[in-house]
Amino acid sequence: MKFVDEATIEVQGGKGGNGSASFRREKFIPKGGPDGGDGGRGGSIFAVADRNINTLVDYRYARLHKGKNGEHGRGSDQYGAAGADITLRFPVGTTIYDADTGELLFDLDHHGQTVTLAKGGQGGLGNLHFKSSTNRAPRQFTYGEEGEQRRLRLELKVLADVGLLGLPNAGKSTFISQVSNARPRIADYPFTTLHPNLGVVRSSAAHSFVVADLPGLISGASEGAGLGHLFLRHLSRTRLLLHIVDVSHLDPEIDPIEKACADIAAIIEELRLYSPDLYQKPRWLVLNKLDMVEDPDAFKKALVARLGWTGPVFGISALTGQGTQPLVLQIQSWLDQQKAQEQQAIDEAAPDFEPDDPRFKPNRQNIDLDQ
Ligand SMILES: Nc1nc2c(ncn2[C@@H]2O[C@H](COP(=O)(O)OP(=O)(O)OP(=O)(O)O)[C@@H](O)[C@H]2O)c(=O)[nH]1
Ligand SMILES: [Mg+2]
Repeated sequence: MKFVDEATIEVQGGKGGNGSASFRREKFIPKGGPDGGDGGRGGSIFAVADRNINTLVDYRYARLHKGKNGEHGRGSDQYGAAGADITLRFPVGTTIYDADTGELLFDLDHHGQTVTLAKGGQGGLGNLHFKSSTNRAPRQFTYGEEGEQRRLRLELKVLADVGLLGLPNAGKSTFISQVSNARPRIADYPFTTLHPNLGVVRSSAAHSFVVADLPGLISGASEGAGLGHLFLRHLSRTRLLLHIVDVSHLDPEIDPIEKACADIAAIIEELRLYSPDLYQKPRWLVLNKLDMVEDPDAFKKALVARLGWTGPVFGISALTGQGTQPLVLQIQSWLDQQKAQEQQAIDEAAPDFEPDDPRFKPNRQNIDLDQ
C-alpha cells in the first residue's frame, strides 16, 4: 500500500562575506597599499539520497535550513572563511518541487545522488582587486551576495513496513494514533475504520517506519464478510504484521483467556484462507487493553501457554501508551536488520562499481598495441 509522505521546507544559502577596504599600515611605510581581502562564500544547501532513511518525517519538524554566512574579508590580505555547507539526507525516491511554482526540480532515484538546493552567496571582493596604475589607493570593495532561497515541497511515495491486523474494536486505530502521526477515527463500536490509514512512526531522531491501520477483520472475511478482506491485499508488501488482540473481557461469564484464544484463532484462520503468503509473513502478537487486566504479566503468560505461541508477543495499552515504546523499538531494530540483510544480498549480487579498485582498471601492460 502506498501513500505519499510530504513535507515543505525552506532552504537558504548563507550570505557571502563582504570584501574589505583596508590599507596597509606599518611603521615606516607611510602610504601602504590596499590589503583588504575578499569575503568568504556563504554555505550552500545540498541534498543527498540516502537509502538508510525511509520517510520525510524529520522534515516536518525542521523546516528552515540555512547555510552559514561567509566571513568578511579583513586587512592584511586576509580572506574571509567560507560558511559551512549543509547536506540534507532524503530517502531514495524523494521528488523535490519548487513549492511556489510547482516545478519539478529533482528526482532522487539512487543512493548517493547529490543535488544543490540553494547556493550560498559569492563573497565580496576586497579592495586588493581594485588597485590599478591610475588608482593606487582604491576604496572600493563589494558586498557579499545573498544566498539563494527557495521553498521546496518534498514528496515520497512510501510503502507500509508494518500492517495492523485484528478484529473490529481491538484498538488498531488507537495504537496507530499513539505511536505515529496518523489520527484516524477511534470509537467503541466495530467497523470504525473504513479505509486504511498510514502513519509514520518516528522511533528515534534518525529512524522511522510506516504502519498501516486496516479495517477490522471478522470471521468469513476471506469469503467477503465485513470489509477487511478488501484491504488484506494491501498487506502483501508489508514486512511485518502486528496482530492486535483486545484482551479486556469483563463479562464474568466468559473466561478471558479462552475468549482471547478464540479471537486470535479466528484471525489466523482468515489469514490462512485468504492467502498462504500473508499467512507465512512474520507476525507478532500484541495483547492490547492490558490496562483493563488485573495482572497483565500473569495473563500474558497464561495466554501464551494456552495458545502454544512461540513467536514474539507484546503486552500494551494503546490507550495509555504503556508498553508501546518498547514495541516500537523492537519493530525498528527488526526492520533495520531485515533491510540490512536485503541490502547485503543486493550488494553481493552486484557489487558497486569502485573506480579505485584495481580490478576495474585496464591493465595497460597486457594490451599489445601491435596486434
Ligand atoms: N481501556 C482501553 N481501551 C482501549 C485501548 N485501545 C483501544 N481502546 C478502546 O477501544 C475502542 C476501539 O478502539 P479503535 O482504536 O477504534 O479500534 P479498531 O481496532 O481501530 O476498531 P475498527 O476500526 O472498528 O476495526 C475505543 O473505544 C478505544 O478507546 C486500550 O489500550 N485500553
Ligand atoms: Mg479502527
